[in-house]
Amino acid sequence: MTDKLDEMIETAAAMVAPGRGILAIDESTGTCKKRFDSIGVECTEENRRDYRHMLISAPDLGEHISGAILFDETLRQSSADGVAFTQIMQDNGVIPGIKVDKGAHPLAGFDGEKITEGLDGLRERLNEYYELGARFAKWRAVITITEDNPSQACIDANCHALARYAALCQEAGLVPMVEPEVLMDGDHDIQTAYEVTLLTLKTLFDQLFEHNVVLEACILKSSMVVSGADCPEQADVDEVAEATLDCFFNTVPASLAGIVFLSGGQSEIEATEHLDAMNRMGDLPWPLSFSYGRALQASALKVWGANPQNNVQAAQAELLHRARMNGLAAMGQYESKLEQE
Ligand code: 5MM
Repeated sequence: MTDKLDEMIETAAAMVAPGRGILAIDESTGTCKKRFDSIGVECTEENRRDYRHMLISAPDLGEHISGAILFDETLRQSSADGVAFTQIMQDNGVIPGIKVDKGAHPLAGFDGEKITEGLDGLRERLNEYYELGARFAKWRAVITITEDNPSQACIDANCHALARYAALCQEAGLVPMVEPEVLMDGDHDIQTAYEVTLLTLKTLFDQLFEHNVVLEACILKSSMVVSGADCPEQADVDEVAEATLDCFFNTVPASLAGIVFLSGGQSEIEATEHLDAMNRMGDLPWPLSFSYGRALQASALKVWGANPQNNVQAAQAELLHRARMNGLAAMGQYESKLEQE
């Protein structure tokens, strides 16, 4: 595994290089339909291809975007004039990544909780994805907070699956991006989000250790510790940054290659401000960057949807702007006045 391990360690470092982060465009077809419904565009394979081609071919995307997570369909697609998406990404300095989970499904015996599936046949799929050009792979687990949940069983089952997937990724030469998302849905306060995230991360790193996952070749994709979306008292930017970092200091080994965040329903600006605040809070043992889906795409999607034929450059400009803002935030150098430039 030495050659493969060296390559994975190099890839993981490149994914979180200073001022760069990940673009998450791995929406499954159902999620993509929701996004397209919001802009009045039909969710056909051709439209999904055109939209994602617009994103990955944005000029100099690689300046602030180190990699992009694709859905299975997208990894196999080519532009209308026949250039493979993986080639376009490589030419643009963007590492191809792939979502390999098969989605979150009801956890039997636990009302309202979910378990992510997709381990059956994963070894074979990962080998094929490597051949197709992917160099990292993502798996998302979902933890829901309610009065009674999450249960320990839900956290254990999801972290066990994450560790098994991560070990299989490293066997195939792909950097695992492990994503335990603690949802911000609900009216819980930030303290509850902190306790659930702490327990989840503790369980996750115990499982990664038990499954011999090499942390230097592994990336954590985490939710931030925020107040529930319906909580009457919303924590401010510094409280979110402090609670999130405190949680990581108590659970995440320093040997991990890096941490990137999901946006989880935060606005574009909130996601940037939170990341920036954390990176301003002093020396951290790991690079701290972004892997946003909605918080990188929202404005671009809206502009593109208004006129998919004519607004390609304008939509790309929106994406490149957010990528730059978040690239600065990943170095603690973001300033709100830059939003006007
Ligand atoms: C882009 O959305 C990803 C795939 O979601 P589905 O499997 O539900 O279609 C999702 O995993 C995403 O990568 C993360 O949740 C981060 O995206 P956000 O929008 O939360 O930053």
